[in-house]
Amino acid sequence: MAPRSLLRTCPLCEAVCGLTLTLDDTDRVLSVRGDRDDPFSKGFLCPKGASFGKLDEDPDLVTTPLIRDGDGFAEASWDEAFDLIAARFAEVVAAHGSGSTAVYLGNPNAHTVAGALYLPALIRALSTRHIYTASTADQMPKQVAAGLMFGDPLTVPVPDLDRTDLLLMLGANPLESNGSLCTAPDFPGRLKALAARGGKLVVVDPRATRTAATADEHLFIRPGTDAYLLFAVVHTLFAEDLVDVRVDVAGLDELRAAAQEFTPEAVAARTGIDAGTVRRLARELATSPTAAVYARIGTCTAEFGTLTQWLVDAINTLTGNLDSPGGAMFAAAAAGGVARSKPFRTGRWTSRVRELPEAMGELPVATLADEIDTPGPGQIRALVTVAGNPVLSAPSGARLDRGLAGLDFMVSVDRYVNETTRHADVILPPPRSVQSPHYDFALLQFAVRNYARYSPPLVPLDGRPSESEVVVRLAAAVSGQPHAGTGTAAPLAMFDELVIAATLHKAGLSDRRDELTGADTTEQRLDLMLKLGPYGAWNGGELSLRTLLEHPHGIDLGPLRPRLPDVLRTASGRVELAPPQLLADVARLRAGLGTSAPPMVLIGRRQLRSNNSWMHNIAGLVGGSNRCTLQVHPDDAHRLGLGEQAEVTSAAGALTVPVEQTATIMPGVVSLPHGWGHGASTTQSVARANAGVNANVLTDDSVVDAVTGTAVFNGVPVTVKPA
Ligand SMILES: Nc1nc2c(c(=O)[nH]1)N[C@H]1C(S)=C(S)[C@@H](COP(=O)(O)OP(=O)(O)OC[C@H]3O[C@@H](n4cnc5c(=O)[nH]c(N)nc54)[C@H](O)[C@@H]3O)O[C@H]1N2
Ligand SMILES: Nc1nc2c(c(=O)[nH]1)N[C@H]1C(S)=C(S)[C@@H](COP(=O)(O)OP(=O)(O)OC[C@H]3O[C@@H](n4cnc5c(=O)[nH]c(N)nc54)[C@H](O)[C@@H]3O)O[C@H]1N2
Ligand code: SF4
Ligand SMILES: [Mo]
Repeated sequence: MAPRSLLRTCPLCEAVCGLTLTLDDTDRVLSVRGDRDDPFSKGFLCPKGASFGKLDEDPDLVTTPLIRDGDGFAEASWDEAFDLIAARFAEVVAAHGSGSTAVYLGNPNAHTVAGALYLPALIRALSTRHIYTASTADQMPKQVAAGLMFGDPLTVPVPDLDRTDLLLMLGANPLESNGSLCTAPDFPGRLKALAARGGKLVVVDPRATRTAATADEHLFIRPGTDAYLLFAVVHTLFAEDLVDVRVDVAGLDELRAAAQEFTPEAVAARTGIDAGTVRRLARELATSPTAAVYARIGTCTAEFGTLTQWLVDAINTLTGNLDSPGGAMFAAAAAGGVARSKPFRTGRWTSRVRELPEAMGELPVATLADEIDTPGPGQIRALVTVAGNPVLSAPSGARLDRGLAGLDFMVSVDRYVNETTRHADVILPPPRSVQSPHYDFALLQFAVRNYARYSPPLVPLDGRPSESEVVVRLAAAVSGQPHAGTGTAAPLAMFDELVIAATLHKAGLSDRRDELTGADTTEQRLDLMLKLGPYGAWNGGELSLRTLLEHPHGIDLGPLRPRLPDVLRTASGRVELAPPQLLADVARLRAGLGTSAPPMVLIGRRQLRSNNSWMHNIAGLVGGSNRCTLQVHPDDAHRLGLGEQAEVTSAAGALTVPVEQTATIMPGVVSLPHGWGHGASTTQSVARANAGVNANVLTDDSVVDAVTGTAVFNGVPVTVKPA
């Protein structure tokens, strides 16, 4: 058989690029190209996407279940693995109750069908409040701010990138990250197009990033102070009578009052941005024909993360740009729709040890180590991780590393033995990506253009269970249900039938079960979601699974369209500009006005050829610029007498790390990428040879964003000295 060309969406970041793969007759990936016929990504490909094949054939991947055997692992059959899990979970639950079990769900779950459709089964089966995810080390502030302002935490506005005249970007570096909570393949090309049509890009970042280098204006900001800057913009909009609200809002007067003392002068010392610049920025945002404010990870994982995310959309609203072309708009995802009937709430329960608030049913990962380490009823004894590496990605990683070692039982679903899964008693591997279906249930809700694309599995499973089946069988095993089914997929189909029946019943369409098409029940669920979605065949449109299968390059569903008030789920039916829970946190911000900044703070950064903690095992990606170095301004390096290595100390820990002097970083700020620190125990040979250090040894799990408990990775006080 000659090499064959197959299409698939790249699962490696939020940009959802279309890939054209060439496979040989042994199903090996021979080449990867960008799919030029994908209407959204139009052939764009980054170095990570180009490594899709190398990742797929990495000899260090786990390919069969592993069971702990002394200090190492032994290969096991799927039945042996699930039998052991069932027996050990039963013991833990019998001794300590289901409240002693926990789950941690990592970032790649946002990119898998198993993550989107089957983790709810696992969460329900565990019957515990110990639900932790990477969201509280990431975007939870944005989701909670959106939940409180619009009534639903998935109703997150994105900048209308292709039509805006002015983009104010804070704490994001899409030239390296390719964008986040703003699904936009070829972000670099879209920014070039902005410049070409005469638009303006302003970047606010403590580093002169690659994105900043392409911008019309770059403002250095002291880490962790974006909320001050944005409040001063809000203040100016009111003070200069520039407010032009074009949607139905509540809380305008309360917002004005809250902004009262955050004058551009009052915040200048805190942010490092002078009052004149703030006023000019406010005027430009108000008078530009269209404008959008967009803020990402640098501003989310910070002390005032949720306040910052709120102020972003407050400004979008005050300048008349919310829900308006060229402003900040809401995508209409083909397989989505706001299901919620009641307004969003947070803090419905709190964590056991530190009483941190629940949000979206989960507790902050910053308190996972507390819940493992602190004895008493509800202490975590057994843990499931799926696609995560919290030892490298959660704050106080070294403490978590010790905690995991002391658990009674741990199961991980992961491709690798890494710094976290090395503690597992059982590791269950997902199949190859080419064996998995792909649909971006989550990311297309945040797309800058409405679009849908489905990739069916390209290669048969060969007796391996799909990741969806692994998750559903795991759910059955941890809850004492029959978990057998290798190859038969019985528990999976049963779960799907329940979901399908419930969804049809809710829609009053119970008699139409037979009309759902698809090779299996997973595809039938997708068919149902598409048919009921905003373009769906059962909703006045034409879309169904069949349409997507007929258009393997994807379907363009047009530019973003205004969606208010339909998508609002607030009690008032309006956009809430001053949610009480956020106003309450303003006191904390106000108190910070009078304090002076720590002399040296740590921030993070992303690298183009990295993917959080897990692509350091691909030889072509590591090395060169992709190294774990501490970026230090030359003035600081000189003042501190730094040589090749520095010792960095925080309240949480200390590290010795290679110094990289660069004038692209502000004086008083140092930057260390996360995801490095590959210990001797990982079986990833390339990663081990390029180990780096774990930045999260320095981040402090006791410091969080008050509203969501989200970890603070940016603005961590540190001392730096020669090592
Ligand atoms: N200091 C600092 N810390 C940070 C951040 C920061 O900026 N600074 N960023 C935070 C952010 S934004 C995030 S999202 C988190 C990420 O935190 P995590 O999600 O905990 O960590 P990842 O490194 O993404 O780990 C992903 C794991 O999933 C596995 N994996 C990959 N694909 C699959 C798959 O298809 N199925 C399964 N089952 N497993 C798979 C990989 O092998 C890897 O072990 O880190 C956070 N931590
Ligand atoms: N190549 C690559 N791409 C990725 C990832 C990866 O690891 N590598 N990770 C993926 C994930 S999980 C995510 S969440 C996204 C994140 O995507 P982005 O949000 O674009 O993430 P970063 O590239 O880390 O950019 C964050 C920027 O914030 C700046 N910053 C730090 N502190 C502050 C502050 O206090 N204020 C302001 N204004 N800026 C600050 C940093 O200097 C940095 O330039 O990227 C995704 N894409
Ligand atoms: S930008 Fe993201 S989605 Fe596109 S090829 Fe690179 S890793 Fe894949
Ligand atoms: Mo993330």
